[in-house]
Amino acid sequence: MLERVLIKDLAAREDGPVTVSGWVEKVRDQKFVQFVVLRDESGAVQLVNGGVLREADPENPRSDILVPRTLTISELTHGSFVTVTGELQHNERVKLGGVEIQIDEITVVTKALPENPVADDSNIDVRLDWRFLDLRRPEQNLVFRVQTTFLHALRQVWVDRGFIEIQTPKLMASASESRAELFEVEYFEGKAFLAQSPQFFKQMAQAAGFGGIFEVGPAFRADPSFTSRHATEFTSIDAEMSWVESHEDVMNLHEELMVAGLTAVKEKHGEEISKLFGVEIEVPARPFPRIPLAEAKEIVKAEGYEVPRADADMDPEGERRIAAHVREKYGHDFVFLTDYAASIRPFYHMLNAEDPSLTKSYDLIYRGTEISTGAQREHRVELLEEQAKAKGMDPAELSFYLDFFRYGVPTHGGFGMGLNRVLMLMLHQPSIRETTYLFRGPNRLLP
Ligand code: AMO
Repeated sequence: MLERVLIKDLAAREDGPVTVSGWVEKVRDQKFVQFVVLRDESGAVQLVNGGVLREADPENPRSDILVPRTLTISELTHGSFVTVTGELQHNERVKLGGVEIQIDEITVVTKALPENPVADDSNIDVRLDWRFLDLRRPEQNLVFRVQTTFLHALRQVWVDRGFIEIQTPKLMASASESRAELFEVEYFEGKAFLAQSPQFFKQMAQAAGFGGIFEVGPAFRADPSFTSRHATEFTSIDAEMSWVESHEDVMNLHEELMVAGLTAVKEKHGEEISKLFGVEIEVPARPFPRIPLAEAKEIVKAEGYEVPRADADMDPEGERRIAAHVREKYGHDFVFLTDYAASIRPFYHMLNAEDPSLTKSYDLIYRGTEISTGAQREHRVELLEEQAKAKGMDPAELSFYLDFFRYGVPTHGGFGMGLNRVLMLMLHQPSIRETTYLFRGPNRLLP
């Protein structure tokens, strides 16, 4: 490995010789002194020029850095990757971290083209076209460090509870959610479908006796919309567990996971998030408020907004309004909306024995947007078959799935949650395009 010091560790080092590597973020070529801001994956530092600048001989690319040619600071184009050796000096007057490096030698590893195709004020489409450059921005880098911490904390909860991690196939013979929003792909002589969710296979793990399982993986939806919260491919966080008595048990696990994830993010990145995004991460109190959907609609109606169709799900405006109500009444960013009507839920949700027009299910709303759907599942095959038929589904096409329930299966339930949406809401971002490594939408398949 190249011997280099991460920029974030410079402040804690004593003055003296040091090597750092990164890309050139800014060059200020003044008459007598020249400054370069160098950034690596951990931070930025100011370099002050006094020494020799070299790059590999462009005439002879194989010469590597051993046959250097000297160049001037102003030739250091924005974005070039360089290695710098110099003298580290602590200097309180340097705003950027209180240290600077007096350059002895710069080696240009790869030079960037002089014109940068993205600027700070470029629109989101230009930024996504040049996503690898966009991701160099500290805010973007932070999004994915937050994502790593969040997922790690969730995994820790699952692992501590003995859950098994699974990877389910994304090529399927049937739809997993509904016929709508289904991608069809050629599959040799026939056709296949891209998985809309791991729903069937996570339930299969219950029949297989796995108990608790989880998966973090891609899900595909042929959704033509261009909203800030829809993608055609997103990362789905899924969990499923056996021996639940109701969707309450699933909500309890879900709360535990959200609290663990947000606690870890706050502890590890809270200060940086506050600095870069102006956002204070709030760890939610348990239990999260729970409101039956019908009641939630009444609440927003009483406050002046009527959700368009009485038999439908909350619309985005309704979600925002109920979230504002919950924020005001309970001081909480999360709310579980429960007891959805069977008419607007998938066939595999368990019906409420007291009122079969309702399901034992919930949506989790975070800062006014749905991030998740969860439910207890119907595990009695006769009922399941009946419910599928009632939704116009062909039991023959579902026979592989229905078989899971013919050989003994425990009661079970689980949820699916969109990772990119969670991050968007957590970091107050305007769109999941900002919190998806590479966004996929109806008119975006590149890069
Ligand atoms: P559902 O279809 O509600 O439920 O999806 C669960 C969560 O996935 C996210 N999501 C999306 N994110 C970005 N773009 C999309 N097009 C998109 N569609 C969905 C949302 C949503 O809340 N199998 C069930 C879950 C379960 O019951 O376990 C399911 O897929 O955050």
